[in-house]
This record gives sequence, C-alpha cells and structure tokens, in this order.
Amino acid sequence: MSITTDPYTYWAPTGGHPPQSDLLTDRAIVTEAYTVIPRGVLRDIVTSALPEWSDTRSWVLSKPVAGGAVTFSQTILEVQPGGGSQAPEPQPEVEGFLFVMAGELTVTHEGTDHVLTPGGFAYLPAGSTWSAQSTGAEAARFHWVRKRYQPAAGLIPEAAFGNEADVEPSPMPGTDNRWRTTRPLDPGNLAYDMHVNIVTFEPGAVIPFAETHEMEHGLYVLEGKAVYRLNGDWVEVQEGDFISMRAFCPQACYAGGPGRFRYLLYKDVNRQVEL
Ligand code: UGY
Ligand code: MN
Repeated sequence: MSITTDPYTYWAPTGGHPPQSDLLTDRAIVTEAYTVIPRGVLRDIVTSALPEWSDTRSWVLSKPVAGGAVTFSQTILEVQPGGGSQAPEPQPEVEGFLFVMAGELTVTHEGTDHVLTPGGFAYLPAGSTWSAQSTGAEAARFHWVRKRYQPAAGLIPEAAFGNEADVEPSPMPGTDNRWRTTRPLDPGNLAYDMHVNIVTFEPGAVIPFAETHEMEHGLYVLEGKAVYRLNGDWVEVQEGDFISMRAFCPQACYAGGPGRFRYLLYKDVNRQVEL
C-alpha cells in the first residue's frame, strides 16, 4: 500500500462564535483518565491574554489539574503581525517547545534569529534568553508546550530549531512506514525530559494494543480523523481536537481514513519517578 505524498496540513483555530441556531452538543468531556477539547469549543470567549505578549490571545488546552495530567501546560497562541514578546517565559525553571501551524514566527534565542513557518519547531531550554515576534502577513498560530525542567546530574539540554519536513520519521516496526513518528528532539539524548513528536498514520493504520504507560500526553490533531481509544471509551476525533491523558490512561487508535491522521504529541520522558 502506498504512502500519502500530499503536503502536510496544519489545522489551527481562528475563534469566532457559533450562531444561536447551533446544537450545543459536541464531544467535550472531562473524565477521570482523559479530557477531550474538540475544536468547536476553541471560540473567542475562552481565550486569555498573556501579560508578557502583545497583540496576542491564547487557548490554554492543558494545565496541571488534580486528577488529570500535571507535568505540563499546552497553549495555542495567536499573535497578530508585529506582535510578540521580548521576555515570553515568566518562570526561569520552565522549558518550552514551540510548534508553528500558521503564519511566521521569528524566535530570537541567545541573539540568533530562527524563522519558523508551518511545521517549524523550537526547543527553548529552561533559563535561556529568547523572544518571539509574528513576522508574517497573517497571524502566527502555534503551540507552546511548557514543563518545569527536571534536572539530571551532568546533563544539559541544548536548544533545537528546525522544521518537521527536515526530520526523517522513524517507522514503527512491522508497519511499512504506515505508522511513523517524527522526533524533533534526539530520543537518545537523556538531557531532554520531554518529547514533542509528530505521529503519522496512513489510512487503515492502527495502534494495535492499549498502550498504558507512566507518561502523560497532550495530543493535538493536526490533520485528518480517527477513532481514539481512551481508557474504556472509543472517541471520534478530527483535526483541531485536543486530548490530554493522565498517567496510565490506556490508549490506542484506528485511523480509518480517508486521509492521513497526524498529531502533535507531548510526553514526559527519561527521568526517575519523583517521590
Ligand atoms: O509514544 C507514545 O507514547 C505514543 N505511541 N502514544 C500515542 O501515540 N498515543
Ligand atoms: Mn502513548
């Protein structure tokens, strides 16, 4: 079976407000093991401004909540052309990962500019000096995953910049590349205590067992649709939807097509359990 060769697409929210004639029923749910935030709820009234950023609004998709995922926050920022921040990160002990879906974001890290377009990413180590500006003609829309860095003796994580198009994905064994993972941060480098990967399924590919692991996930669907198994439930998801999973939430999926199914996946990794 062939691999889809169409260019990657990235679904990003633009806000707005539904008409009074719409049904309110959607798939939003908070359970003891997972949360689903469907794209239909990413509206104007749930945005928040951030004091460190100008001409910006944001949708916070995940933050530590008792009983839920607690190791990270994940936010979509929408920064109008010319807007941005000279000092985006208020907490020096917090690392960040940016992933651009629309527009252009210029990230200046330790004095060097990095221009990120859709598919572009940046890893900013905790305590590093960086700023960001929306430098395109349309608003920059991007994910910002933040995590309190968990130090490990002798290990110092390096900043990383690039575009997913330039990172060779790793095929999952026995799938003919129909389930593959693009890893912007070197998985062999234990200085990193989180990964943010892009997972791709060709139509018909599956996660064929209920992964049940200590790591938490933030999962944002970039492209396509699928049915996702979360704990005891099957949930239909599409591009623009977000799922957060607490530790040990059983998970699998069936990518039934018709197109490719792709998502951005946060995962805490490489550290002893803190007790
Ligand atoms: O790496 C992972 O944990 C990944 N396979 N999980 C997932 O896609 N839900
Ligand atoms: Mn997983």
